[in-house]
Amino acid sequence: MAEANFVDYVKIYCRSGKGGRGSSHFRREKYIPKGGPDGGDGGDGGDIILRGDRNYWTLLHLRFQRHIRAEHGEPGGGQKRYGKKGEDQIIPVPCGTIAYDAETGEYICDITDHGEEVVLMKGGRGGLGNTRFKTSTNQAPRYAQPGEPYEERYVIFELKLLADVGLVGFPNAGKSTLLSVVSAAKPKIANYPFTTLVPNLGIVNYRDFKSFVMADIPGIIEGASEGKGLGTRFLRHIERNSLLLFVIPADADDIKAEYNILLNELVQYNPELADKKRLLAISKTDLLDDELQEEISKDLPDIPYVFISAVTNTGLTELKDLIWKELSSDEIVQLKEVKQERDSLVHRNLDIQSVVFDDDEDDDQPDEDDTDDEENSFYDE
Ligand SMILES: Nc1nc2c(ncn2[C@@H]2O[C@H](COP(=O)(O)OP(=O)(O)OP(=O)(O)O)[C@@H](O)[C@H]2O)c(=O)[nH]1
Ligand SMILES: [Mg+2]
Repeated sequence: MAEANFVDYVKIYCRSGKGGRGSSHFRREKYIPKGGPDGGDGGDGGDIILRGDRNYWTLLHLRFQRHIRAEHGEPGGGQKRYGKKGEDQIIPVPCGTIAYDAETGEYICDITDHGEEVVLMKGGRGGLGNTRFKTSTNQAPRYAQPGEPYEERYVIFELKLLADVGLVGFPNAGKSTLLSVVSAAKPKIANYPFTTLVPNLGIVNYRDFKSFVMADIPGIIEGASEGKGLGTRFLRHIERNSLLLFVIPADADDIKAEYNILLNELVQYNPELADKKRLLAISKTDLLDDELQEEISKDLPDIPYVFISAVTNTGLTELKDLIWKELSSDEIVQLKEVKQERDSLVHRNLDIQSVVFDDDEDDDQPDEDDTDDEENSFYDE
């Protein structure tokens, strides 16, 4: 996937449909004087619905979508005719998408499963026609309800990839190479920093038909939390991973020091990342002899570690065993529980975007004429 096509943050004006007004109408037929009220109810306005869809893995299809509006309900008519219900707008999003109110930062909802649907905004209910207000004392009500209004707000959609294991390391550490040898993913690999510019996901098969998802994100450098290198904006994609796998090359000057720098950058971005289970893969061990390897082992961070080499395929089974053991442990917050885990309602990092839009921000206002409903364009891209 081309790098420019990775979009994990969009802001869209969303509006549900308003309810159609009820009709105040009286039956008028020849030879039937005082026909009585026959105004029908207005139709409900359409909802804005989010639907998890595994055919999408970024928010690219929403990239140019400035407004999404559901249809208004139609007004009721005479002869007890109901107004037509306004059509819903269903927005397909990749699993792992979170919706926030753009102004307050308030958390709205979270889509984690394929097919999962959440009503983001309810359409206004249609008003009741005057037929409904006929009583024994008021045989000819001239009153009908207006439809309920629509809801509108600017919504931020943010994708946080759902992976079990996230790779953390300096540029050139061998993260993408590792992903490429344990999964079918084909990330770009090269001997220079910042080869990886957007996250890559791979499915790692493990023993008897078990599998887990590994996320390779761009390398992090010292000062990333102050914007150095690619900054920390891609760290959102490891926020929901159960496990963090630090990848540090065996020929690093000081593995422990590098580990501490990485950990510090993570914590600067989000202190909660420190609570995640951590493992260490010391990569490129083909560059070392056994003696040096032993020397290195004497001074390593106090977390479970494995020596690996993607060139000689050393340590890969051991690494997978270790990952699987940790993933199956009770301490791990499984992705299934992500929803319950969502206690803080206000989002921290509203400003962080992985894709900076070059569009004119003034164009952000909803159109004056918001009565006609725009075409749903995500499907025909
Ligand atoms: N000798 C040796 N070289 C390796 C090994 N793994 C990766 N490399 C080399 O290290 C270089 C960087 O590998 P990448 O996988 O692109 O590193 P990365 O961590 O994804 O780097 P960024 O995407 O820039 O963050 C490449 O030239 C790889 O061929 C290994 O096990 N042994
Ligand atoms: Mg890479």
